[in-house]
Amino acid sequence: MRIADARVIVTCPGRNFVTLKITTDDGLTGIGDATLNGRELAVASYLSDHVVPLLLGRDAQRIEDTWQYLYRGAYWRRGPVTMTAIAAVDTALWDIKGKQAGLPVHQLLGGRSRDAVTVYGHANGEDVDNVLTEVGRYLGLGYRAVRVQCGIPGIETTYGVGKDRFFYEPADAALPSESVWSSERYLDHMPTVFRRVRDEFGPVPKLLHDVHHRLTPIEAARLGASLEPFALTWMEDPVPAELQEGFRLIRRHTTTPIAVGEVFNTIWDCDLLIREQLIDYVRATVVHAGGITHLRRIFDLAALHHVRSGSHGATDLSPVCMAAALQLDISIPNFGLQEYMHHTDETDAVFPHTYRFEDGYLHPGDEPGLGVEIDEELAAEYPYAPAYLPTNRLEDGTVHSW
Ligand code: KDG
Ligand code: MG
Repeated sequence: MRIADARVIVTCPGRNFVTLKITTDDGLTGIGDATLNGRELAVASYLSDHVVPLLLGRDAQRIEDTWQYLYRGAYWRRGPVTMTAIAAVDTALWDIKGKQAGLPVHQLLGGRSRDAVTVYGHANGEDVDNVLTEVGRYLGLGYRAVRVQCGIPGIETTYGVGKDRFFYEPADAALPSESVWSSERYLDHMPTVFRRVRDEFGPVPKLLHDVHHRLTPIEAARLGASLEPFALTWMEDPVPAELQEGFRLIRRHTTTPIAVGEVFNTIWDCDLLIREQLIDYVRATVVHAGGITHLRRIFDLAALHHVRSGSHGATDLSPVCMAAALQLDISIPNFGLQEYMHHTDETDAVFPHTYRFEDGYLHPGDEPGLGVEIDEELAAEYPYAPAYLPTNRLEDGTVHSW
């Protein structure tokens, strides 16, 4: 079974998505997400200019060999653009293999290890009262796990606190907008937020919080320690994670569990974090970490060291990525949690899928392949629109992490 055609489809049904569609000489098709928020066209070009010509005529059944060929064969290894492009090819080939076998991809990965995938949603509010309303709403919808983000007194806008209550879209401007950050104000405020959430909703709901890489290790240690009474399921991205050793310092000072990895693109970004048990959840994703083939390798290493999965699932990861993530989530032994933010109706219409939310869980469905398709005619109605994530500065004007 040879690859007869491979095409990149860029569409913007409310936000930009890049999708690779591979067709085989016997008419099977597979799709893979290739969306890299704010850098979409770099991956689109990497695929169409440098990868598609290598795919034509290749055996579509050789997933591992194709992965190695694109990773090692390029000479230039790793990096978000390269690994997102490889992920798209890998995901599309797993989709094809499932369709060829007449099985959902999770059956090819060893079958179900659980009945359904526990997901968490995002409760955002400009102040604590709004946060309480939103947490209550998510629990009312059946969610068992909720990420809690709150505006900070004295800070005008805070990345991660969405303006829309349900459809969170941080890439909001044709050129990056800027906001101002103060770790002092933030560290002072967060314990109050979580105290009020626990007072209102009790000890059972799983509560999470995303720091968005904004602290130093010792500040993150202080935050983790101050939140211990509220038993968070995780504190996410406490510091920029290029320095894996930096997590040793956080770990020495707090028992608040740590999740990290949404910007990781290979196993080398987290091997020390995992081997030294410096984290509890690894948040790497199918689309940015080399596809199902490579992410499974990361999760297998994690399983050896008591680290569980907690994959990124924001709306800039398309329904194609979500469908692929669920195939892994349902099959691996060390699944932890899956992030799930609803896509808009326009996005869902462009990417019809079989996965469904019920009672706090996502169910991947049993369609052969990934269980997601792209409506190309509809996709063509939504042309690419430049959109960037905001940047952050300290009060004195220094560029800061988000
Ligand atoms: O593209 C970046 C967003 O997906 C990211 O900022 C969202 O941090 C995020 C999360 O945890 O969903
Ligand atoms: Mg995050």
